[in-house]
Amino acid sequence: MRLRKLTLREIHLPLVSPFETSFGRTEIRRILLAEADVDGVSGWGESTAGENPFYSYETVETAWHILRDYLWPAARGREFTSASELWDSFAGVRGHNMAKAALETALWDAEAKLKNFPLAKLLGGVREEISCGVSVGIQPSVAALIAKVEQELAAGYRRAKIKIKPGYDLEPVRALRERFPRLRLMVDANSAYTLGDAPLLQQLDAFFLIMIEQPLGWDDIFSHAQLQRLLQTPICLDECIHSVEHARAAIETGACRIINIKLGRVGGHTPAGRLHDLCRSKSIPVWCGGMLESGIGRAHNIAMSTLENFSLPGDVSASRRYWAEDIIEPEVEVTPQGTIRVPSAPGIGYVPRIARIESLTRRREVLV
Ligand code: OSB
Ligand code: MG
Repeated sequence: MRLRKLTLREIHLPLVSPFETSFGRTEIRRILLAEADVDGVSGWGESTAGENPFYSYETVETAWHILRDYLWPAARGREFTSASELWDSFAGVRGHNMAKAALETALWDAEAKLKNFPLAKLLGGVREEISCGVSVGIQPSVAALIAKVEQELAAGYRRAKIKIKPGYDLEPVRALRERFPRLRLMVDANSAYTLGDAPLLQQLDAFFLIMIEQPLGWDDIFSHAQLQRLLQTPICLDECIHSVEHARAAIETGACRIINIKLGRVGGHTPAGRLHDLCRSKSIPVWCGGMLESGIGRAHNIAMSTLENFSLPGDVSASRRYWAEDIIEPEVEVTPQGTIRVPSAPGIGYVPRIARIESLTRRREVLV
């Protein structure tokens, strides 16, 4: 397979309702899509970089720059026998995993299409359907939060995660637990606390959360190891884990008992697979995180979630929770049992709607 052409597009897609976390509020997603021409077949990837450097240092602007000026020059015209070879050719560029993942996942989609194989199978996936949870942003009131969670449970979702921040933590968790005593519930702080908040975080142990995600600094594995010793609730790391090496450090120091894998944060399917394998060998369960993806990134998340050790429900949910109209056909749908059936068509298994994508495109660059 040879990479012949790369088309970068930035689309603007308004969320059906604003999504708020401890680091900010998003109303319209700016999404960088990568369309790779591989021997005449189009493979699609999505960068998941944000509008602002608040979740990580990457943004749509940095991802575009790194793709155009470094990653494409390293990959263009090269002959590959498998998409798994691309990741190592990016080794000279430090970090910028979301930029890398956009191109890397596009090549995987193209390879699967060329081989006439579903991407999930090419990755070694073992599931026909995946188990779905929802991530519920910070709500204007506890009553609004309860109503929202009620609605998601009625739709079939199998676990709820709520975003927390200082001043919006114990009260919403207590209220939810009272209303839904048996709910599989977890919280995500997106790095909003410090080790000094340990006494407050210890109070969360009373609510039998399945995990607390990324309470402390985005790059602070050591403090999480100290905090985990003080908590009964398992810590799950998100922002801290960018590589197999970070995961090894976190596992060996006891900084977490669960890891969330995001394709963008770790750089694509190849590094995600290695991280998955490491966690499996250490008996650390993983689940697939979400970044408010369009259908393209969502489809890649579904394929990755079919790997064996993705044993907890992920933040992969239906298109309609995010978009009035998605950019793929069909849209991602969730069954009343809270699962997504893995598509059996070649590649990501959903068809990009080119006319709709073009109409949403604000910027475009073709690299050859
Ligand atoms: O921390 O998991 C996170 C969205 C944007 C940035 C970070 C996170 C999130 C989510 C949303 O929790 C997950 C989803 O796509 O539904
Ligand atoms: Mg998170």
